[in-house]
Amino acid sequence: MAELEGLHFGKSDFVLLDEVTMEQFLENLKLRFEEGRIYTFIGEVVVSVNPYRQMDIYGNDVIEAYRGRELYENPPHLYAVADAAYKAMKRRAKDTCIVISGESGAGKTEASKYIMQYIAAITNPSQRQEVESVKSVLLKSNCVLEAFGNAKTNRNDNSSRFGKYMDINFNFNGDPTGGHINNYLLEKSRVVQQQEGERNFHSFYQASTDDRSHHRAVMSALKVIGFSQEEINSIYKILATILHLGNLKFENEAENVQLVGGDLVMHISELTGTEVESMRKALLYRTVATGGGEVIEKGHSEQEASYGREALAKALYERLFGWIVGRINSVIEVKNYNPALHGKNTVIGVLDIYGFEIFDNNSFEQFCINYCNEKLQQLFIELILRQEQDEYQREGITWQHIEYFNNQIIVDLVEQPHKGIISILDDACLTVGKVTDSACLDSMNDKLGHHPHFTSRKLTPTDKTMEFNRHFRIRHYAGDVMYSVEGFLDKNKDPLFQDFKRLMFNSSDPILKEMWPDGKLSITEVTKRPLTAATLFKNSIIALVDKLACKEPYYVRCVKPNEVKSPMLFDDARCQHQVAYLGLLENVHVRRAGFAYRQPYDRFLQRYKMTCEYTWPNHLMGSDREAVEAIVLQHNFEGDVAYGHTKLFVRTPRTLFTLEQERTALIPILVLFLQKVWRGAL
Ligand code: AOV
Ligand code: MG
Repeated sequence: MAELEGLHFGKSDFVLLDEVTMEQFLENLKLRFEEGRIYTFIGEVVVSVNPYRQMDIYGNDVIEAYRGRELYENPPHLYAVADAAYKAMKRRAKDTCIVISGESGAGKTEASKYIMQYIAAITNPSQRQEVESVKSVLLKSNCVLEAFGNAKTNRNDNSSRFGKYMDINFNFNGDPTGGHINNYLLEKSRVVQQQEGERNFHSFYQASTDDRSHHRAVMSALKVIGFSQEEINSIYKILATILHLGNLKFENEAENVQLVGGDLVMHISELTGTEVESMRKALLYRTVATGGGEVIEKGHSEQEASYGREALAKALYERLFGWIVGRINSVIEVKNYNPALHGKNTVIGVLDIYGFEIFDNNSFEQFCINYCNEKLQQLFIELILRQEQDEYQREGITWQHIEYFNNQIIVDLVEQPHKGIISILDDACLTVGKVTDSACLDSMNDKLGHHPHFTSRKLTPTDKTMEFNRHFRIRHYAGDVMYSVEGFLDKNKDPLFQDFKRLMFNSSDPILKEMWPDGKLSITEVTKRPLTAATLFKNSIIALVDKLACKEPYYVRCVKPNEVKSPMLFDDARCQHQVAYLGLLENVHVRRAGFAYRQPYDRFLQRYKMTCEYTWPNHLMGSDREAVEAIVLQHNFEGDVAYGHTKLFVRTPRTLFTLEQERTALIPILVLFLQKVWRGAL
């Protein structure tokens, strides 16, 4: 059981700091980290520092202590936020979401798992079988998705290489009835290439002895979710295919490229349920339609052949991953839900996405990941910093404006139509003929040279850190990242020879075939140019942000204490950097100057009028606002509130809590009273 917070554990809410300065903030964060207090509030936001050791704070006793309690009744914890999101959803029938952010290795994925465990533990007290099975699939899906979507990187041994947003649906009892997972851009290039010291996705190793226990866990999870033995076999056949493709070698013979050794192709065609000859042909030739409508076969160069093979391996994995997510969704999707019968179906969304990352070599994938983090930071600013301040102004509450860095300028740099980096990349990809990565960089230099968050070597020739003409640098909200432009165009265009698609569509393995519906088209039918990878990603992230913005948000802000995965080390400079860019100080300022709750006068009055003799059962004052003033005065809360044009603002949650308690205590008395009235006894 978590101990009660003592003074020597520092302040449990940064709002209580004597002075809101970086020094005091860090001192408090460090003190608490060293005392094993890894969570601290900023109002309803939880700041979490990765402990890099197993903590005894997630057991059932702790879950029980947080269940149904108010946020400030217990020490800060992920469970407190999870419970707040759950309560809001259940009491007020609100859709809520929990957004977990922080850089790579800061503890987002672990946090998301504890949150899901908490929600699973506190729901379905009557242990109904169908709800229990939904919960176990939701929990087991983590294990499968991590096996196929996570990998060891130089920042995190279990780094998420895809973004994940999971909606959990609840019925009117507050029990989970199903869910839906959205996955975002899997880093598929990892299948064919990893940076030094990194690994391929975990799934590729779980056939070897090292990872045997993991393998067993994944198998059992797949079975619990409901994957059939055939489906599991197909999954492992696809993994084996990808491994074999990696070993294929080509050599130039006379004019044409040839395969070295025939056995591998035989294995590959067996595993994929395709004919050896068709497989061989697809690896060495491509079919093209000429202008006159004629269809011809064109032999690959050695480079084209190995390029095609890599594109196939990446596509096989990406489609496999997408298929697994879809298969899980088909199991957990809410079935037979009738709102008329079952009441409103509400949702809690949990977002766990790849964190901001800087590697020695940053490519297209880092560009997308970091853009996504810019968008989430923008959402945080929008919801926590901007809207809050706008509302005080609108309501005429005296307010000292708090300055913060608005990263919209960087979001625009990346996504603005016609001008942004993605648009410039797309233009280059659409250009007929060969456009090179460096020509595309030139075009970025021309169009973005003046931008305060964009630099390239060409523009700053004296900058020794930038190599040749192959890099550009973005000044992100979380730090400067230098991107190597090499491969950007290819990864954005993401082409795959149609011959492979057709081959896979014609596989005798029905599961593999299902993953390649676009292979149905013949060469002459393929005309439409597909959207580029960056544009697809941009669209999906914009849709994600829209989805989050219409829910009541709860935030977990994760901080990585050091670069060496040590449970002992609190690296002041690294932590200071994160506290700064996450906007945590500004968050405290806004929160401290602000009000925890607000309610329109009429709603406040309706709810609490029974607690005041002047307002029950009806008030005789001129306006609702005056009636609310009477309630506030009778309870001596005047120091804790402010009166806006249309709403009452309440500074501390305790005030509302006291009113709630009083109301709850009064209800039985009122019911008795009303019963007597009805019976004519009064
Ligand atoms: P991330 O999700 O934020 O990074 P993880 O949640 O995978 O980071 O955390 C990285 C590692 O830190 C985990 O594998 C654990 O070893 C350790 N860790 C994190 N949180 C805890 C905790 N509460 N208790 C114990 N150990 C923890 V990334 O996915 O790379 O952006 O893309
Ligand atoms: Mg993660």
